[in-house]
Amino acid sequence: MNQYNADSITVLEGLEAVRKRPGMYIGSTGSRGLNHLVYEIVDNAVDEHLAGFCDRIEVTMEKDGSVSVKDNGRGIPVDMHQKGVSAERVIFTTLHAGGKFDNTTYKVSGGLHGVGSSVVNALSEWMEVTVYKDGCIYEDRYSFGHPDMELIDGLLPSAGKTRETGTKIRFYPDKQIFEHLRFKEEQIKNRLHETVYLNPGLTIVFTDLREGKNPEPITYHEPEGLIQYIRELNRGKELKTDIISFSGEEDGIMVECAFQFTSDFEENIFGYCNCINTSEGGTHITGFKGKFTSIINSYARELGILKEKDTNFTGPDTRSGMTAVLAIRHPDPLFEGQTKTKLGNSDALKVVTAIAGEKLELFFDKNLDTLKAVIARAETSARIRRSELKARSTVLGKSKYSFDSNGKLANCEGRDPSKNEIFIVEGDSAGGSAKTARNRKFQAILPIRGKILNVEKATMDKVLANAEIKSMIMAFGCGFSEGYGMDFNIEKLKYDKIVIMTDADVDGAHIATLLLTFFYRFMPELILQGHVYLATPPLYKAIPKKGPEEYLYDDLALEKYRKTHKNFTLQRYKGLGEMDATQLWETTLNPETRVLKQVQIDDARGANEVTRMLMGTEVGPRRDFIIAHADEAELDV
Ligand code: 0R9
Repeated sequence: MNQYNADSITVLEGLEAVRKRPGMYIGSTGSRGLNHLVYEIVDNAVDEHLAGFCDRIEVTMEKDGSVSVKDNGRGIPVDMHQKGVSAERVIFTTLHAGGKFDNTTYKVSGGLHGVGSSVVNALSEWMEVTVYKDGCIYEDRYSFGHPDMELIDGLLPSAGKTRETGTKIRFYPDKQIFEHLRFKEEQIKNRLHETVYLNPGLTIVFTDLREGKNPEPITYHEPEGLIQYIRELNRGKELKTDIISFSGEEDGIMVECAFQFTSDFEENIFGYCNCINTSEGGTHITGFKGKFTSIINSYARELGILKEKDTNFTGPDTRSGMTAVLAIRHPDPLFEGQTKTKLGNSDALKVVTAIAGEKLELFFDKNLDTLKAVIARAETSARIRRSELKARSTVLGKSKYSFDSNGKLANCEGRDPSKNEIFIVEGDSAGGSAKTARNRKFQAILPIRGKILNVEKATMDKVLANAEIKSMIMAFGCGFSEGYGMDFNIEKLKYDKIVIMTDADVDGAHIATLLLTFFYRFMPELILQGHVYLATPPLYKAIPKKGPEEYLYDDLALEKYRKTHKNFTLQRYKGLGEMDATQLWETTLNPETRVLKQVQIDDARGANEVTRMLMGTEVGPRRDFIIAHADEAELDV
C-alpha cells in the first residue's frame, strides 16, 4: 500500500466524508438510498450507452445479497493516470473523478453524472471491479472503499485473456451504514424499465438470484421508446387520439416528446432530464405546457371553434386527459427544488418552446382529425370547469359559514406561512389533546372524524360535498385542482408543513392513506414540494425503576431497550387519544424532539399506478398486489 502519494491520501479522506455523511451523497440510508447505489452504477453504464459504445447492461441481485452490474462498453480505462496509478483506481477512490476524465462529449445520464462509483465503493463492505479491455481481463477489489490489492508499477496485472469488452462491478453494501440490506426489486425493475423507454437502443437484463425470488431473467428493451411508454401508461384507458410524438435538437439540447389523450380528466405529464425523472417539473415542462396551450387556442380560433367573444381555453383545459412524456438531454442540467427534481435551466424553456411550436404545427397542419379531437377534449373540459366552478362556489361558499361556525380548526396565531404548521388529527379526542398541547403561535390543529372519503372512487360532487375535505381545502387556503382547470395556487398555502397525525395502527394507516390519496390527486404540488409529513407517535413508554422514562417508537426500539434495561414497566399507547397533552407535545408536536417523516414521490409513474390500483374501483389487481406483498405487511397485534 505504499504507492499512495499525498494526493491519494486526500482521496481517502474524501471517501471518509462519504461514510460520515452518506445522506448527502445518496439521499438516505434506508431503502431509497440502498437502491440508489444500484442506480449510480447502472447510470454509469447508461453513460457508456449514450457515448455510443454499449447496448446491453445486466443487473443481477446475487444470492449473497451483493449486486452486479455488467455492461458491454469499452471497459473503464486501466492505463496510467497522471496521479501515478491505474485510471480505474482513481475512478473508484476519488470523489468527483468523472468530470476530470470526461472525454465523451455527451455524458448525460442521471445520478451523480458518472461520478457515483467512488461513492458506492465508499459505502460498500466490498466491491469487485472486472474490466474486459484490449484482449485482457483486469480485476480489482476494495473493502470499505480501500483497495485490497497491490498494483504492479501502478497498474493492474492482467488476470486472463478475453475477446469481450466491458465492465462488471459487483458490490456488497456496508451494513454499518444502511438500516437494512434488502434491495426493493420492484422499484429497481421500474427504474430499469423507465431507463430503456428513454434509451430505445438499450437492452437491460434483470436477474434476481436471491432466496425466495424468481430467478428467471427479465429483459427490458423498448425499441419504440416513448411511444411504447405512452402506450403502457394508457393501457386499459379509453383513448381519444393516436399517439403524437416529436423530437428535435437546438443549442446542444435534445428534446423528445410523446403524448396522447384519453377520456380521463387528469393530466399526467412525466418529465425527464438526462434520464432523471423531474417530478417537481421545471422549465422544460413549463415550455411544453405554455406552447401547447397557445397552439391549441390559436387553432381553435382559426377553425372558428372559439369565437371572438369567447375566452381562451385555460392550460388545464387543453391538457385535460393528456398523458405525456417529455424527455430532454441537457449538457449542463441544473436541478433545483426540495428534492432536486425540478429543472431550472432557462435555455430548456426556450428550446422546448421553439421545438414544440415548430413540430406541433407541422403535425396538426397535416392531421386535422387529431387536432379536432384534441380541441374537443378542451371544449368538454372547459364546459365542465364552468359548471363545476358554479357548483364549487355554491358548495364551498355555503360551507365557508358552517366551517367558520363549527370551529373545528384551531388556527395558529402567527401569520407567517413559512413558519406555520397544521396537524390533521384523527379523532375528536386526540384533536382536543392536541389543541391543548400545541404551541398555538405556529401550530394549527384540524381534527377530522374517522375515515375520509376515498377520492379515487368518488365523483367530483361527492368529493366537494365531503365535510372533512371541505375543511382541508378551506384551511390550506390554496384551492384544489383535478384536471378541470380549477386553480390550485401553492403560493397561497397558509402552512409550510401539513402533518398527518393518525394512530400507529392499521386504521390510522388507512386514514393516512386516504388523506394522501386526496392530496396526491387534488393538490399534488403539496407533496411534490415537500409540504406533507407523517407524524410518528410512539408505540410505548418505558418507565424504569431508576433513570428517565423513554418513549419507544417501534418494536425494534423496544427490542433494543429490553437488551439494555431490566426493571421497567411498559405502557403501550393504543392511540393518540390515550396520550395526555404533555405526552403529545413531547412525542409528536415539539419540533425539538418529534420525528416527522416527509412524504416524497420516488417514482412518479409507479405512484400513479399504485394509487389507481390500491385505491381505485378494480378489485382483481389489488387482490394480486396484497397477496404478492403479504410477507411485507406489518399487522396490529
Ligand atoms: C458496470 C458499470 N459500468 C461503469 O461504471 C462504466 C464506466 C465506464 C467508462 C467507460 C466505459 N465503460 C464504462 N462502464 C469509458 C471508457 C473510455 C472513455 N470513457 C469512458 C475509454 O475506453 O476511452 N468510464 C466512466 C468514466 C470513465 N470511464 C473514465 F473515463 F473516467 F475513466
